Amino acid sequence: MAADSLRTDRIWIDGAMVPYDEANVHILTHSLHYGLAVFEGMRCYKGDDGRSAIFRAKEHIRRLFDSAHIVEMCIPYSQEEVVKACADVVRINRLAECYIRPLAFYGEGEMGLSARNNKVRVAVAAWPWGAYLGEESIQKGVRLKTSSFVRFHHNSLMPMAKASGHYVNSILAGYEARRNGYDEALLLDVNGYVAEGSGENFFVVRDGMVRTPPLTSILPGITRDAVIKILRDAAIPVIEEHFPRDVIYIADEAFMTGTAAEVTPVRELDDRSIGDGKPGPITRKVVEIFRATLHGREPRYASWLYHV
Ligand code: PPE
Repeated sequence: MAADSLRTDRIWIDGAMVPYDEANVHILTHSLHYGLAVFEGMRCYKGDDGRSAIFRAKEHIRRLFDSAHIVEMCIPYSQEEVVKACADVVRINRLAECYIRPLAFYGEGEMGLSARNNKVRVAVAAWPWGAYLGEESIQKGVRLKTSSFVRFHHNSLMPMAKASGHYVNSILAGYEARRNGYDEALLLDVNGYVAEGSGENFFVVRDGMVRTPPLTSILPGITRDAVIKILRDAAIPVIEEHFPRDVIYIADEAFMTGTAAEVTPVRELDDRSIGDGKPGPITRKVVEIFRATLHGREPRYASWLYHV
């Protein structure tokens, strides 16, 4: 999961393009202490026509502003300005393909939980990022382990917000799974139903029917939304409903979706192979259409590409 290299020429901070080595913050940055920050992750791909495009940039930045609204943070830019900053960062660093990380956080000034006067700062960085769950993951599929960590309840933290502090839950689950030799964790919700991976949404297939958990204790993934649309357009039925883990044990296929993970097949959960342990036909079809979309080969999804 190591980044190829985070170093680029410039990072956008508070409206200015700053050299990489000067993109620093003070140790009393409020968000660093309490985890109250919101962020996004997007990917930019080089199309077959040679032009680079960010996948669903406007939707990601809309979710950034939704996340901020949920946690009562006011971002001092318009959504259009932040989308433009993302495109500018890709262009100025001459990155044909990359991962883009917008972040909004509270700066220094006051400390304490009741501080409300710290400036909201916004940054956008980008870097090349290869396969999230390993080079072989897309061909062979990954091995998951049900986590001992439960996905937080929506009255504790609100999963609709992509907030930095929420990721302590994901990181602990991911550490546990990888330490025990698995590729990724599968988190259940407080009622014991399947929620999502540490950084991916989850889909399961049986008898040609696709199921994915509803938006109660998961991040409303933009890849998840795209995949639901792709499935429905391909006349493959998909329903959003709660299901327990044993539905996955007896499934024909399973896969995970995310900006970083893209569409990654799942070949095993809790040491039980899923189907014949290889990426199945529906999974392969989704991978293929999704990949074609990202590189501009699917005219019907052309509006999902934001050219930089
Ligand atoms: N659930 C979680 C908890 C999550 O973090 C992500 C994205 C998703 C689902 C999928 O959402 P979307 O990217 O909109 O399809 N995880 C990001 C974090 C990766 C990281 O390690 O950092 C990502 O994929 O960019």
